[in-house]
Amino acid sequence: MNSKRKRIIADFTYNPVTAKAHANIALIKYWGKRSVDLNLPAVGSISLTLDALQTTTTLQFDDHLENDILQLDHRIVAGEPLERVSTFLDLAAGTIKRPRAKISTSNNFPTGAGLASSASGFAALAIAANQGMNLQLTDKELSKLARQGSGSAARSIYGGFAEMRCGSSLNDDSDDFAQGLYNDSYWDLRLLIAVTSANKKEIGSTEGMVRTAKTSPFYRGWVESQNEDLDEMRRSISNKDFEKVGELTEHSCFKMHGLAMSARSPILYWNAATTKMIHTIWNLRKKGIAAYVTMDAGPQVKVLCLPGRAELVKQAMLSVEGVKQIIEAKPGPGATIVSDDQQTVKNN
Ligand code: 2P0
Repeated sequence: MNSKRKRIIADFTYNPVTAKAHANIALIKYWGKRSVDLNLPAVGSISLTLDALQTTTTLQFDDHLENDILQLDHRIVAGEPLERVSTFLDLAAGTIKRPRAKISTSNNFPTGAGLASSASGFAALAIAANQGMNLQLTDKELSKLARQGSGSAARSIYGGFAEMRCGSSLNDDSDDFAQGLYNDSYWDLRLLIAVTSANKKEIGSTEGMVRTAKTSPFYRGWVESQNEDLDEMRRSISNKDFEKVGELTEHSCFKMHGLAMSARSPILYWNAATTKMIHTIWNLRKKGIAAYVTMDAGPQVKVLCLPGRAELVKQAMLSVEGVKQIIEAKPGPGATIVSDDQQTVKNN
């Protein structure tokens, strides 16, 4: 793997190891890569981990298996998702040949529809691999490992507010890691998620980012203006300035989507309900209710508000045509192991 960490012991746990991680929502968005091969981001990002969107992953090494097996939301899947998971476990094992594995993972929310399932998925897998292979990684190293599965996954290692830092080298990831800013008890906020479609997105994030970087005339401006947004967001979170956090969250979101729309061919992740929801929230704001929208690589709309306004905002969101479900989230915890019976077998 690219990261400079050293493997300490080559012990594999043959008993199942289960990890949990929560998805996160980027308040300052990541979009674009300096290196696709190493999955190095072109910009830093700041996120909030969410309690309501959870992935549970069980990793079990088994020498009797012919191949790795991936079970996703109770169905065996092959092809690209399995390859991605197998490659990730190989990366985690480094130069050591690892046993084959069964990976069972389930989300309590729709997979691949812009609800950050790859973030919670690879964060959970990184934590499980760390335990299952006895890697003894620090949080920083875990975030680097998770990043190699999916850029946003680095942030889900942490609870509450996290920042993904962006290095400058094209072939080295020593400065590309996430760190926790404030834990999940720092600030009681609500993020209401309007699910407007449970379908898998048509343009994956990586494809969207690559196309945008290659073809948008605004890409340079996006990269160059990111540090200012990150600085302002860090300051606003530390001041608990909700209006400023909300305003910056919307700004980063629309800047990212405007950028993606300016790619050739254009990338538009929204549907009719997405735009209706944006106007509904902006109308609430005109009436003095502080609520702010953000969208990711999908048509779902996430609305940030204070706890005292959550019920009112939720009712307004439910009135939008095309909304299938509202998920109410609070700041959530970092990724953890939830079970492991500690029997390890020496790998020779
Ligand atoms: C983010 N997104 O900061 C941005 C905002 C979507 C929009 O990170 O290619 O699955 O695996 O590194 O992390 C979603 O993309 O991308 C994402 P890869 P990832 O949350």
